[in-house]
Amino acid sequence: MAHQHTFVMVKPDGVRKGLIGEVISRFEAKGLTLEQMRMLTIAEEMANEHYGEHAGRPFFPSLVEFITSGPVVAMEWSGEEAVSVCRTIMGVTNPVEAAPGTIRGDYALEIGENIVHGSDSPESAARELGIFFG
Ligand code: DAT
Ligand code: MG
Repeated sequence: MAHQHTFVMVKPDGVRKGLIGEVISRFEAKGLTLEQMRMLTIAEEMANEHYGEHAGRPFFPSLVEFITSGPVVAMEWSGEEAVSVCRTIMGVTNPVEAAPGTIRGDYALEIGENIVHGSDSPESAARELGIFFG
């Protein structure tokens, strides 16, 4: 067990659906600590860097188009095992499979528009926090 920091983002669909407060409430209720937060519209260059691991995948162009399509809310959260705890609260990538009670399970139906992003490892968290808050 380790105290960790992780990067979480309300994606443009989450902002459009009015879910910023709902997303924040779930992480706060769990006992995680909000360390930093900023609202911004991601430029294409930043999107390419953030999602660099997916470059070349068939869905990459639509992923970049989507994540740059409107404002997002970028956040740093901390707490015990924060990386995996945040991923559990979010639910699995495909909302069709995400369990009820998770953010993606409760508020999304399409894999391309799944409300939130969360870092998948402490290394990804450090990289992504550097992109958005460095
Ligand atoms: P996660 O966001 O759960 O970490 P990921 O890193 O594998 O998932 O993918 C990043 C985002 O890309 C994901 O939130 C939604 C989109 N995506 C992933 N796989 C996809 C697919 N097969 N078709 C369309 N979009 C996809
Ligand atoms: Mg990912």
